[in-house]
Amino acid sequence: VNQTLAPYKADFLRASIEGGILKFGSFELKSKRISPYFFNAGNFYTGKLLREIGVAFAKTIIDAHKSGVLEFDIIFGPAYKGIPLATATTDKLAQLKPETYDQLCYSFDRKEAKDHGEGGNIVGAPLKGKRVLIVDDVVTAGTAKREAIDKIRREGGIVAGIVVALDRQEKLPAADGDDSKPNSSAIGELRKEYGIPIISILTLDDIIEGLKALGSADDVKRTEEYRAKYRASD
Ligand code: OMP
Repeated sequence: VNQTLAPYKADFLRASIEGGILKFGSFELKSKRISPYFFNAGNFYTGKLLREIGVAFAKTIIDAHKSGVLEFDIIFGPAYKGIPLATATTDKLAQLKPETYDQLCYSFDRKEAKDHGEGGNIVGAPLKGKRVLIVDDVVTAGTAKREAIDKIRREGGIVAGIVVALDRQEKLPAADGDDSKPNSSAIGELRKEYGIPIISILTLDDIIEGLKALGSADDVKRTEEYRAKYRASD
């Protein structure tokens, strides 16, 4: 936990706080847990913020590619919040590494199938037979990512991995409701279940580390308490 953040991670954390994407307070999650922090990727809506999130995703992917864990043909952004993330990431990858990514494609799904015109469920590059990298906002319990994986497979795509802006590193809710026991994380389960790499720009550990320099002592304390209660064992 106690290592300094890579510069692009620290830049991304600062941009997220300044842009009002990462907020501190009291928030109810999809899982019903009450969290002292919330990351809303829907708020990356200025040109500057879109550029910053595109750069952070692109650098995270380039790093993972260097260490040999990621090979892909298409960046896929699940509707709706994943859509601008996928286009910004594809654009930045092609700009930062044109020799590798000039021909990289992107696509996204429709929430409702279109039955006229060109029809179909996918906008952008067809997925059939292609290695598809999912780009999305946040993983807590992993439900949203399972839906995206299933959708890509139904279209004949091969899921190559998942990159998210934030891994909250939370343990899955216990079957008996007792969250005081250790449990594995959603990302850990997804990795085991699908055998794919799953990486993030930031983790909860990164946020706490960076917050010590950027945030209030009170926010650090409440976020550390939340981590002590809900952080997964893996
Ligand atoms: P899971 O499907 O449980 O992994 O939750 C991920 C989703 O929760 C995201 O796609 C968001 O809709 C939402 N979410 C956030 O956007 N930011 C957070 O900090 C926390 C959540 C959440 O509700 O857990």
